[in-house]
Amino acid sequence: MTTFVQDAPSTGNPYVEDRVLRAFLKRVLPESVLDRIDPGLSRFGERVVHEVEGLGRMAESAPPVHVPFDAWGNRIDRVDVSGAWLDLERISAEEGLVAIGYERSHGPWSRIEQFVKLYLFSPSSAIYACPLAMTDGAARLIEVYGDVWLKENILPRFTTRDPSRFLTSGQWMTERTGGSDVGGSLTVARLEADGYRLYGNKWFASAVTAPVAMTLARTEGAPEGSRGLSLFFVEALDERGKFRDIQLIRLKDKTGTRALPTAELELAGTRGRLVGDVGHGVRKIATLFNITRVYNTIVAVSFMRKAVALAKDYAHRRAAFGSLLRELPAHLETLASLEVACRGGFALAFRLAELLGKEETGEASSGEKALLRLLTPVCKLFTARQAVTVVSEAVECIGGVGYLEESSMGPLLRDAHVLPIWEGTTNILALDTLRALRKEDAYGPFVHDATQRLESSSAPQLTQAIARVRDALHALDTYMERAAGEPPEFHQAGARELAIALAETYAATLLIEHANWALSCGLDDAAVLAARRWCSGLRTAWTIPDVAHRAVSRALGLDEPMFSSPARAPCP
Ligand code: MFK
Repeated sequence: MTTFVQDAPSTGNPYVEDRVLRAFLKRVLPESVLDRIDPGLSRFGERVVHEVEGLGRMAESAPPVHVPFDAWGNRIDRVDVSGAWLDLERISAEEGLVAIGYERSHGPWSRIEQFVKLYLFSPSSAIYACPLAMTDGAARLIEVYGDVWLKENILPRFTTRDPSRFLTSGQWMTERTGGSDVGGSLTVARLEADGYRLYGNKWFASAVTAPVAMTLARTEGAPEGSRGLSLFFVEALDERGKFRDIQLIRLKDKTGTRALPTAELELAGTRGRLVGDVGHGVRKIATLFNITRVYNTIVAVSFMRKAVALAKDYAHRRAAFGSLLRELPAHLETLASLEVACRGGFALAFRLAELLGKEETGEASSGEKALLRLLTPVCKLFTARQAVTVVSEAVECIGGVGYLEESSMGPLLRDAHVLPIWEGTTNILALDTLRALRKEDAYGPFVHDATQRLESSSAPQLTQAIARVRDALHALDTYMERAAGEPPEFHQAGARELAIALAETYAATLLIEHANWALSCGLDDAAVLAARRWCSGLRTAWTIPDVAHRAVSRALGLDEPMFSSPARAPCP
């Protein structure tokens, strides 16, 4: 019988061990803010290891159950979630995972403290980040559009640290007509004697045990499309936790996010409180989904960091071919590329957090506001795709055991796949990038911000990398000039590559800025190496989606004929 047993990979306090995170905080935060938050983050890192990690595993292994009827045949539609899921809610409140962003004790830096905590929490929390994202988005909606009642009675409960008062919110946006084309929503809002009542079907309602939700419905007689939709606040559950005029059709059997109850709901005269005026529901709810898209970005980079930390640790333990994995050149190349990817994604995610904090506290310039609007879809789409690739590669680094449910990699791999779908797919966000460029004129602020970062970085070790980024910026300029006279099909076909190029180029400028700082204070050598490697891989030219290119895509994508014979002749 073999006696060989391999050590399992493990990680310690995710705050203490994350050099990239700590260096970033040291560079960006005023010293007084860092001094105030550092002990709390170290403590929370311990709590993640010793408490959250175990609860996350328990919640994963005890998914929610829908109990449609009681023993006597009464429709009850109860959703039973695990005790671990409820504990994750309690911890979220105690730790202020939503509250910190609204207490604003550190002004614009509060969003950074909050998102660092989310980053530490989310990869171990069975995606409890999802209800937090929607609650945060709903809180911001109330700040921007809510009436006095919502501001006095609901907002304080979204943003409390008292678990007994903490309220989470759902966001019911997706209908059978589509998660992307929200303007086609069919739910109707009828003005009855006691106010608006909603009738319709919500096809993907996540965190369905949240007592309240934000949703869209069309008032009677309102025009078609997104402008005819209105935004409503719904008190979905009564004091006993029972649905009010809502039938739960079924819980979704999802590939991942297993602990999170996502349901199909039938709204059968559900009371809705109008948020803001009638109409323009999509424009309003964009305030919410721009917040959840920032969450998605932070969650993506947190998944990457955890998966890569485990893969790196394993390389020190696992022996094969007579040496540890860390000595194998091919494996080392993989680990290095994963590290570079993590650093690029991290830089984007926390720049977004920084901009959001500034905007919400009135400290953002008009250029920074436009940049935030542009970077929100860009960072979400880029990091979500990165997370799928990086987590998958990290699982491969661990091998067969990484593919087992028992290893913590399984849930990460499954959950990573929701990131490019939830809150807007990659293509929808690429189109939103075009919307931001068009409506906010955001390209000028983007170039200005990127160029400033390069100009403030003068370390000779970065000269070549900086030259490469300048080439990438030049290529972007060339594309934008060419695109200016082209029809919508050109813009749409090129949107995804454009958004990715914006993300890669902007991340390069952030990595260079960070590396320049690291050199100046003798910290984190890897910052310089990562910046150089990221920049060496930057694309400085890409596909031009002109008529010929689109014709080929049509032939390939739809199996349509393109050439006349003989190319079309059947194979002999
Ligand atoms: C983690 C657990 C997950 C569990 C499983 C979940 C599985 C997945 C379930 C899902 O279905 S997730 C899908 C969630 N859905 C979304 O995130 C929406 C995706 N679709 C979009 O974002 C579309 O781009 C959009 C609905 C906005 C398109 O709507 P329209 O009406 O065709 O676009 P239009 O007319 O350009 O925009 C309407 C208004 O909104 C405009 O303002 P005005 O009325 O002032 O002109 C836009 O400027 C504004 N707007 C749109 N996007 C915006 C925005 N404003 C600010 N920021 C944005 N991002």
